This record gives sequence, structure tokens and C-alpha cells, in this order.
Amino acid sequence: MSERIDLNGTWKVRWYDNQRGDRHTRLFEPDAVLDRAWDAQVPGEIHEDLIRLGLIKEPTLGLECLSARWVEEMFWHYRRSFQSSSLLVGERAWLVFEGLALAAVIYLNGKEVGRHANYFYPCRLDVTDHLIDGENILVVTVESGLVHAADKQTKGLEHVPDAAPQKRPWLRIVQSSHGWDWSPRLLNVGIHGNVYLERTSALRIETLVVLAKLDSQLERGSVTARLIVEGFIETKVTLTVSLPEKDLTQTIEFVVKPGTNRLEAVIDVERPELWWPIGHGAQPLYTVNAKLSWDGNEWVDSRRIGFRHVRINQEPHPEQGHYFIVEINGKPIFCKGGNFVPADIIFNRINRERYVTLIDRAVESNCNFLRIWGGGLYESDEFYDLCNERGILVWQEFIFACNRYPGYDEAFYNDVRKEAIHHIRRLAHHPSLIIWCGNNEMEWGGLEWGWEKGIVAPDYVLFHRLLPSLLREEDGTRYYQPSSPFSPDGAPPNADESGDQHPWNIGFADNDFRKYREMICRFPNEGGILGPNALQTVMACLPPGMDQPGSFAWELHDNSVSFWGGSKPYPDEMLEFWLGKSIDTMSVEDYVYWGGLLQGIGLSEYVKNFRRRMFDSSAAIFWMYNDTWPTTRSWTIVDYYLRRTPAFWPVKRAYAPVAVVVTRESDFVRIYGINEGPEISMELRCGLFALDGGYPLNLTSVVNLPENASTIIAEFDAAQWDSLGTTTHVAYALLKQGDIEVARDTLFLPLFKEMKWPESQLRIRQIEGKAIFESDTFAWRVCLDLEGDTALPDNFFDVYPGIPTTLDWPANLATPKVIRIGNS
Ligand code: BMA
Repeated sequence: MSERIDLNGTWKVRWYDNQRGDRHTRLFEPDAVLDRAWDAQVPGEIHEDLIRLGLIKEPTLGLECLSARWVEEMFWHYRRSFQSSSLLVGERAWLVFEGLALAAVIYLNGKEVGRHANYFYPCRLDVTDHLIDGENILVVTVESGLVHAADKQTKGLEHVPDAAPQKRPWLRIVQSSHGWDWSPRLLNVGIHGNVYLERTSALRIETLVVLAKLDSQLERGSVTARLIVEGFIETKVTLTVSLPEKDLTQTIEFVVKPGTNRLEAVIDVERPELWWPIGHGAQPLYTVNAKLSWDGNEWVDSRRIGFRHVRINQEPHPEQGHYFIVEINGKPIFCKGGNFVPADIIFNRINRERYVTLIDRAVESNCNFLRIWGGGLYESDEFYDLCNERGILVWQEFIFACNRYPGYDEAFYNDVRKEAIHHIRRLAHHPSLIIWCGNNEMEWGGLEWGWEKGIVAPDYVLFHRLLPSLLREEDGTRYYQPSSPFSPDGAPPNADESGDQHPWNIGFADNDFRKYREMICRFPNEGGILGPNALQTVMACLPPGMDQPGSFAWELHDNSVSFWGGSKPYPDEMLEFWLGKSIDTMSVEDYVYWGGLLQGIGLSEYVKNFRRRMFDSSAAIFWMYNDTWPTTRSWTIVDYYLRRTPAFWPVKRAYAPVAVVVTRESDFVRIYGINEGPEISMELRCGLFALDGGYPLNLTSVVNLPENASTIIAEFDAAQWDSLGTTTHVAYALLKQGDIEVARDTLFLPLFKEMKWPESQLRIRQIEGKAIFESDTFAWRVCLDLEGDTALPDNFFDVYPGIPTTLDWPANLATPKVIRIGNS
């Protein structure tokens, strides 16, 4: 018999600061007086309980995260009781905690039964000898890890000034919760996962791991279903694995031996339907059912899989270095998307609904790829399930970032080993997951950020030995690289011409994003520009009296890169550099418009540059997609409240399946046509226009856009532009199919503050499901909305002189209202 007793629900909790208050041992007593204990939800998180109790306020608002800081310094004693009957002869029992944040000591009936200090894998404790017949008292003391790691050395590992008290490298929890440039410090505390008592006799099933393979001819697939079983006595079992959609079943008998057993069934699948990333094909998924029977017991589980062949093509590039191309089913895929960080600073609040909206927004903005950054989370299965269903490719990092870690410490090493095995097995079946990567920026830091001072490469063994060997044993189907960025053959980790890159020479001190136009990165994996969240979100950060840029609340919710600058925060300098405007004279709304305008243009420069170079460059992945709390300024296109930030729309346009990019390459203006779909022919109109009206150069042609390629579709001598003047004239390109505009691009050479802007003369008409915007002069960055709640057809767009911009305008949308224009 195998049985699970659910121990979730309302527990009692006591706080304790080690100086005053009740000693937790009193909670061991069956008749403990619990009058002063509070209710706590399990699974749950202490900040959440305290908010419910009115003891702290929602920490994402205003200055409240500072008032909640005490929570991470306390001990939290949880207690509940449960009924159990005594164990039968040969029966065993375990207490299982699927998630503990972070350092926990577990007591059953007054005796310590175990300790655990890793948020990333479950705690399983053998309580066979501690369970009693009748009422059992379970007490769990939890703290954020600060006490647990207090004696650990950080000297030589960390370089931040507060390294010694914070102990980040020793604490296996989301690394950004110790504070990051886009996140405040807030350590989660509590019993985060399900709790249950498991009882069984002959054997225990640890987990089902399912791996789908497909040969490079795309004809022969196979499914490996591997059951990890802990045996206690020799037991005959029958494993049945089936793929109902293909009507395939396999039944195998095994004898489970004492110890760990791997029971494996492999099913061949001829000509499975292929799984594709979005924009390149469908996402067919197959069910794999597994059943284990023994001695009249039956256990079942299932997974959803997809068949795709993945190759990371790193063949030599004819000019320099190596390619880095993701090939799915033999087809090169240009990867478009952002970096994904924990979707809430309190991880327990990240639910399926939140993931659904985040992934919907990724699809809406034409992304096909998300990189799960190494300072965040191994996301829950729901996230990867949604990526499987929608066709989003996932690059997953192990959770290590921007630091050195104590890989030389035996306990730490073994803990990481268990954590890695847990997630490699858990995520094995997801077709969306195509790459495992060791960490964020540690190879780069280790070689180029002065990390040779202190302990040299203390974690080499983790990323170059342990993790790749575990992946080989437990998976064997996925590409792994030790770090991001990383270059093969000992080249500098962030070298442009091989591996993946983090092109951060733009985005901090230097925000002249025109320099993106020259970058040749093979696989840019993070790079970005700071800008505002949606207007309402920015306002949520600012309590009354602090609703101005630069207030204390503004700074608390600002990106800490803003503190790195000289006299002014870098993003404030960006406003002056590009626009000649000072944030000192701006309202919040002014900043959301102007800061958003620059961020949107900057990010689209990043995307357009790399897309036009496809497949010399084969990605344009920006930093970062989403936020962990509401900010005044961040890197994102979707904010904490899941609103589209002003940069969302320009990024969406730059990622469109068909796009056009105007470039100036010395004496020529060249127009690139990008097409991810099948070959298509379109009408191109391109040339030069005067901002105040008129088209001195107006070229039209019918162009052919080959499949999945970027092609030069027109070029003209730039001399005419130079003589007309680049502050009054811009180069442009429009792609049309019949009456429908498919793509456009405009190239500005000077800084925006140097342009001779005319007054825009915008008029709007609405006819039969369309909104038509017209102006005799150029209208720059027409803004219809700063709130980001509505899926508008477009926003922050330009209107060319005399050429109407027509948007589909469904009846359910309110009448379009222009809030701002850059030149009005
Ligand atoms: C890179 C990232 C993050 C960071 C970002 C912006 O280093 O990997 O660590 O948030 O830069 O500062």
C-alpha cells in the first residue's frame, strides 16, 4: 500500500527574535497554548500571512519593502498536528516539504528529524521511527538563511560591500531576492510548497522522467520513460508506458531491488508530427502515460511531450569566428525575445494566470524565445507547459549569477548536485526547453572583472564538470554551455564573433544606441536600455508627496544603475543627450512619455540591427522581458502589473514576421527586407522625405522577400541626403501588399535634439473598423496610451507626411485619442 496524507492548510505560526517571545520548544507540547500564535497558510509565505494579519503592508508598494525588512531577520515557528495510525510491519513513512524558504529544522513529536536549506528541491525526511499512533505534533522552524549561513566565509567569493552579512553565494534561493539592479532586497520565508506524509512498504516512486528524441532526418522518434524507484525489498513490478495518440503501448516486467532502481521503457515513434517554435509551424503535443503495478498496487502518472530536432550550429563562420544558430527540425530560427526574471518578488504568488498573461504578451509582441536568467528561478511546470503549447523556445540557466560560488565546499557541492538532478529530471519532457546553461556572466566575470583576486574559479567544478556530467546521465538530449556569455575554444567569453553575447557597452553609461547599428554579435542574449514602466505602475510606486521623479520612493523603485552615474543618473543623462530635456522639469507623465520613447527606439535599434544580419547574427534577445515588482524605471516591455510599457510597441513592430530596416552604410542607404515566412512579393516604397513634407527621393519597386532570410531589397546613394540635410530629411522604407502596409522603417542620423522638427498636424478619421492618422508634416511617436492595459493595434508610431497611417480599429476599442506627439 502506498498512501499520502495531505498536510497543507492553515498552520499556526509564532515569530521569535531569539531574544524575547516564546521558545519554540513549547510548541512541541500536545497541549501547547496557541493563543498568541497566528494563522499561516501552507503552502505560503510569511510576508503574505503578515499582510493578511495587517502587520505589514503590501511590500511592492511605496516604501513598504523597507518596513518589511525585519521579517527576514526573525525565526518563524510553524506548528500543526495530524492523526496517523501506527505503521505496519515493513512500512515506512516520510515527511515531504516540496518547498522551504529557506533554512528549516523539522521536529516531529519533539525530536529533530531533519534540516534543509535549499529552496530549489524538496525536503524528504524518513520519519519511520518517529511517527506515533494518534496525534503527531509537527513543528518547523524556518529562517531566511541569514543565521544558517552566518559563519560562512564570503571573503574571496563576493565583491559587493555587503557580501559579509548577506551571504548570497551560500544561500540556494533566488539570487535577485538579495537585491539586484531591478529588484529590492526581500528574502522569502516560509513553507512554500505542499507538505505531506507518505507511507509505503515495498517501494517508493521518486519520479517519472520522460525524454523525447527525434533523428536528424525527422522520421524516427523515440520516447524514453524512466521511472526512478527506491526499493526496500525485492519486488516484481510491471511498467506499462503508452502513447495514446499513436496507439503505442509497451509493457515490461522488472524486479525492483533494494536501493535506487531505474526502470526504463523505450518506445519508437515513426514519423511523429513535428513541434515548431511559433511562427514556423504547429505545436503538436503527445501524451505519455506510465503505470506501475506491483502486489495489487497501481501508480500512474503522465507527461506531455513534443518531437523536435534541435541543433546549435556553431560551425566556423566564413569571415570570423563561429556561427551560433538555433536550428529546429533542420531550420535556422532567428530567436526573438527577452530575459525572464521571477514574475513576483514573493514567488508563491506566481500562479498559472500570471504565466498565461506573461506568455500571451510575449506572443503578442512577436517573441519566440525566453531566456530564464540564472539569478532567478527554475520556473514551475505550468510555465514550460505554456511555452510548449505556444511555441516559445526556452533557454534555462542553473541558478547562479554574477558571483563566485563555493564549489569547493563538500556540502554545498552535494546540495547543488541534488538541486540540479531534481530540475533536469523535472523539466526533461518539455519540448520548449532547448538549452541548459550553467550560469549568468560568471565566466565573463571570472576572466575580465578582476575576479582573479580572491579565490580563483572556486566554482569551476560545478559548471565544467558536475552539471555537464549530470546532464549527460539524466538527459543526454540537450545542448549545454557553462555560462552566458560563453565562447568556445577559449575565446573571450563575450567575444562578438562566437558563442552568445551580452552587449552591454550600450545601456549603462553610454546610451548612444546608434552604436547598435555596427554590432555584429552572433547571438546577443542580453542587452538593453532603461525606461519607465506603464504610467499607473510608476504611480503605484510613489506615495503622496513623493510623486515626482527623483523623490525617495522614485529612487527606491528606480533601477540601481541610476546610482552608478556621475552627477546624474545615466537614464536622466540619456534624456539630455538625445532630447536636450531635463528630468528636473518633468512630471511623472512627461517622463513616462519621453523616457518610454527613447527606450522603445533604443530597443528597436538593437532588434533591427541583429535581425537584418540574420543568420550572421541569429538572435536579438534583450534585457529584460518582465519585472519582479513595480518600478519607476526598468529594462522591461511588460511590467509587474503585466502592463505593456511604452517600449512594448516598438519592440513588437521590430519583431514582426515581415520587417524592413533602413541602414546607412558609408555612402549608401541600404534597405533590408526580413521575412520569416514563405517567399513573398511586396511593393516597396523608399527614399527620402522632408520632415515638413515632400518626398525628394521616392523609389518604388516590387520586391521579392525570400523565405526565412534578410535580403537587401534596395539601395541608393546617400549624397542627395547629405546635400538636403540630415536634420531636415530622413530615409524611409515602406512595404505594402495591395493597400495594406506591412512594415516600415525610418532612419535618423543626428541626435533627436539636433533635428529640425516641424509642428505635426495630426488628424484622425475612423471608418469601418479602421482608424486613419494623417498629417501634412511628419508626426513623431504618436502616443495613444501610457497605461498599457489594452492590446492596442499600435502605439508610439510615426505618421509620414501626406501618407496616412491606417490601423485596424475594432469596435470594442474606445475612440482613439492622441495623448502626445513628439513634435507638437
Ligand atoms: C547583466 C544581467 C543582470 C543585470 C543586468 C543589468 O549583468 O545579467 O545581472 O540585471 O546586467 O544591470
